[in-house]
Amino acid sequence: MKIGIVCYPTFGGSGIIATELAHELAVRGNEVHLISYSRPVRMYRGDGLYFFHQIPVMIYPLFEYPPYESALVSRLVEIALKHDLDILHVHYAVPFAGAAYMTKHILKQQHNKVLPYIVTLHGTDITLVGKDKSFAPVVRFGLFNADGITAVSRFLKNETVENFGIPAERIRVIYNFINTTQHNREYCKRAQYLDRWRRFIAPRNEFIICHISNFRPLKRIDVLLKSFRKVIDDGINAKLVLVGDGPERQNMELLARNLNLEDKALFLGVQEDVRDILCISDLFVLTSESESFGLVLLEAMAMGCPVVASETGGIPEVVRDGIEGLLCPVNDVDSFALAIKKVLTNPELHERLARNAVARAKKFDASVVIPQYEKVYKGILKNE
Ligand code: GMT
Repeated sequence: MKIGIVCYPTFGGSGIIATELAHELAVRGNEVHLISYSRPVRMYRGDGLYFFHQIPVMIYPLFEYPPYESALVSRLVEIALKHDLDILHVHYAVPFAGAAYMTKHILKQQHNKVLPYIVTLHGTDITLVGKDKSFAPVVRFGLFNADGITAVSRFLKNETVENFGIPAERIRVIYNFINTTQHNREYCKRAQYLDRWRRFIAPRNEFIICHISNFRPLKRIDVLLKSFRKVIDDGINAKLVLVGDGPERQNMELLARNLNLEDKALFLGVQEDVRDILCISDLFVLTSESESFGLVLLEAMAMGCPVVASETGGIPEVVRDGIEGLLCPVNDVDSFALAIKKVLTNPELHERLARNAVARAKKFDASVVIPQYEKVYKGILKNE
């Protein structure tokens, strides 16, 4: 199949999943065209297996807001014709669902070319941004007319039915995935420099607690920092490493200082490959108040890192409370502090959660999930 995949290039799960999907589909022999306004962050592998196309947007003094969607659609039409694409798969509904609809109809009307499109819903494209009235009518229209819709969790499917009135039977849940042949404990054993890295972060043999996110307000890093303060006050010898960057970074660095945590909470900034930090971490914590899936939890679990996370959205579909991690009520500082302490101070629990986490991640392995996408593509192409 010749597949066009459209995504955001920035740090965020939808771009990561789209890029990994491009790689996995290409490995399986499909011709894949990844399309984004700049190079997606997970293309760090220097992948030579698929095409990458950028979307140039013309700047003109009249435009206060450059008409990005027109540029995107024009580029999609060009790529679809030049490479004779069979199917278009867009990741994140805003603005891609509407853009895909327009692309499809330009191709049909002006070039007599058929190009069905699939929209994969990732999270805030439904729960926050997409349902805002400045986008909702276009998102709804783009979804109603899509040839296929997938959602990354049952939670997100239900939200889409509720918020947009899309019939449930039209949305297929395909969970996010991870390639466990690349994300595993064996990687940690091979990387010999990790001992030095660990000593550098935790010279007094502190436990290492890790958080990775795009530092958006909904990640509630303030809850994480306050919980960590309690953990330290209870005498636990620990360091917190925060990986990533985003709108809340400065506020959170300030909060860490105000909580007298500047020596204990380390802000590492963006790391392209998170495996190294996960290898040396004893626990991963995600305090989001909303999360449709929480791809980073899967990344942590695959590396054998137990997790403590909010019981919200699609997270319980990924992490089962007491089995591969502990789940806490949203924004409940005391409960997070207690859960963190429990895992760190109970070696048997820690070992069991870590073992189960690795096994759980394998259920979401690329080899299990990619065929589900291929099946959706084939089903749609058969009906064209
Ligand atoms: O919605 C966002 O904030 C960003 C979005 C993205 O583009 O990465 O994240 C969503 O998609 C991820 C990949 O499917 C999920 O793992 C995240 O849980 C989801 N974020 C939210 O629902 C907040």
